[in-house]
Formats: sequence, structure tokens, C-alpha cells
Amino acid sequence: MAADFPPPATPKRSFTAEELARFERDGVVCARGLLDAALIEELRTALEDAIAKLSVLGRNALNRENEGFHGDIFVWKLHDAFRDLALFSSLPALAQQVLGTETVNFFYEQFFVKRAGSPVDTPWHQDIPFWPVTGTQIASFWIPLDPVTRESSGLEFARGSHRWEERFRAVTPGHDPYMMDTDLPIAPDFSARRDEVDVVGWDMEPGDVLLFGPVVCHGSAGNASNERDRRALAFRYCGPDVRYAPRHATMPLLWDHGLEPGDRLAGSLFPQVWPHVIEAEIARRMRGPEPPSRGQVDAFLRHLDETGFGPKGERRSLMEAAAASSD
Ligand SMILES: O=C(O)CCC(=O)C(=O)O
Repeated sequence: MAADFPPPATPKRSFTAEELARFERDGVVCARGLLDAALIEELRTALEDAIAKLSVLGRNALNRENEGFHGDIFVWKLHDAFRDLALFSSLPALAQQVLGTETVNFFYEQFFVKRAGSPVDTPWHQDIPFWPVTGTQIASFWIPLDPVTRESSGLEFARGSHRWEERFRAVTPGHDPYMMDTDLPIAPDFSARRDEVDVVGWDMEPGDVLLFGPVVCHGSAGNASNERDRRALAFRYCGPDVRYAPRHATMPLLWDHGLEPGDRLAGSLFPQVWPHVIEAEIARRMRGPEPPSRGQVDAFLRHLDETGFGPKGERRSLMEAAAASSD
């Protein structure tokens, strides 16, 4: 228990019973006006700071700057505003309401920024094949910071696909090969199959949130608006059935986490946030930004070599940047 740290903030409102029933039935629900304006403003400031100082992975792999796309993950390790939002905002309480578990851990967060006119789409995918985990108790909150329509890259879902048995290859906006499990088939473009699949999406305002689980299929087109950026963040939380399960092509974890296969996600990379934080898990991070671990970055680079990702120069710059930020 961490007496000196604030308890999770109380949400502006909770999910309604109807929203939770929809989430259960459809795999996704759009909750209107869930977050207050002050939180959205904090997220906007934090996001622009994070874009200006991307992590080694964001800078060298996830980002596609010249196509107006910015992406990064585990931003909270480097940026205090993200840390405080992940650990101490009202999101942990909302996650607990969704998961209904006694404890909730922070999984990670990710941003997807498509500047006005960015052609970068998010191919249809399920999230679970991206991740080195098993389990079902994962809640993702997709939080737009700009008004979003289908034209400006609103996220769309195949309603009910959280019940499908089939798993698809994880294809990222950057088509990053090191995350793709080629044993799995590529998901069809469901936006072109609206007569066969129930595709749903929403025009959204800042403050609205999409709640979805780890299996539902989703994707978004490029941002066809010439005026409006589409800045969105996903914060993901998990319950105790989520276990570490490393596989050969998943999202890299560049921080030491000390987990063995089968362990519950917990510790300094996946800290508990509900009912309270645990001092030993967050003490290091509360002292200041935590660069990725040299050993994990090196292992990741070896993996990039094996998968032949990117031109050599790109790999070298990743290595140099990693070395600089780990020292
Ligand atoms: O914002 C997007 O285009 C993609 C979001 C997404 O795939 C996710 O949060 O899981």
C-alpha cells in the first residue's frame, strides 16, 4: 500500500448498466460524455509533449512522421503527465467497473495521431494477437481528443466479433513485421464487407470514449479531413486472469519486468492501480522518467535482425538512440 500516493480519482460518471450490457453483447460501446473537459485538456497537453519527445520505439519504428502519423506505446514510463493519468486519474475506477475484479493493473497506453490529410489507415485487426499475454480481462478505452467522424478516421468495429473463434494477424498502421504472427491469416477489410458483417462506428466528441475488449475486430481509414487532426489515445487495463505469455511476434516490452511465462501481469511494468497503487511497484517511476532497459532493447534489436525489419540505417539509428537513452 502506498500511503503517500493519491487514491484513484472518482469518475465524472460511471458506465450505465445499459452501456455495460451493450459492451457485453457487441464487444464495444461508445460512452458519451464519460470524461470531463479538464481531463481531455490534460491529455491534449500531455500528448503534444509526448509527440515532441517520442520513445526510442516511437521514433524509430511506430512513427510515420512524413505521412502525418504519430504512434508510441508505454508513454507513461517517460512522461510524468501520462504516468499520473494512467495511475491516478478516473480511468482505473472505470476499468474496475468494467472488469469487476478485486484488483486492476495498468497494462499500457498507446497513441494514434493522424494529422489532417494523413493517408495512414489502421488495418482491421484484433488486439490480442499483438500482445505477449493470454487472458480475457482487458478493457481498452479509446479516447479521441478531437471531434471524430468516419471521414476523419473514426474507429469502426465488426459488431459481435468478440465471440468469433478466428484470430487474425496483427497488422499495425506501420505494417511492422516484427509484430506480425505470420501463422495467422490477415483480417479482411471489413469496411468493404458491410453487407456481410455488421460494421459500426460513431461520430464522437472529446469526452466520449469507446470501451472495447481484446478480441473484437476493429480498424480505421486514413484521415480524409483536410482541416482536422485525429488525435486518439488508448489506455488499457487488465485483471488477474491476464498472464504473461511471450510469443515470437508481438509488441516488444522494452523494460525489465521480471515476469515468467504464466505470471499475472504485475510489477513495475504493469503496476496495480486498483484498489490502490503498490509503492514497491511504482517507487522507481515516481522518482523520474525510466528509459527502456538496455538488455531488452538489445534483445528486440536481435529480433529485428531475425525478422529483417527495416533498412539497415533505420536499425542502426534505433540502436544508437536506444544506447543513448539507456545510458
Ligand atoms: O486509433 C486507431 O486507428 C487504432 C486504435 C486501435 O487499434 C486500438 O486502440 O486498439
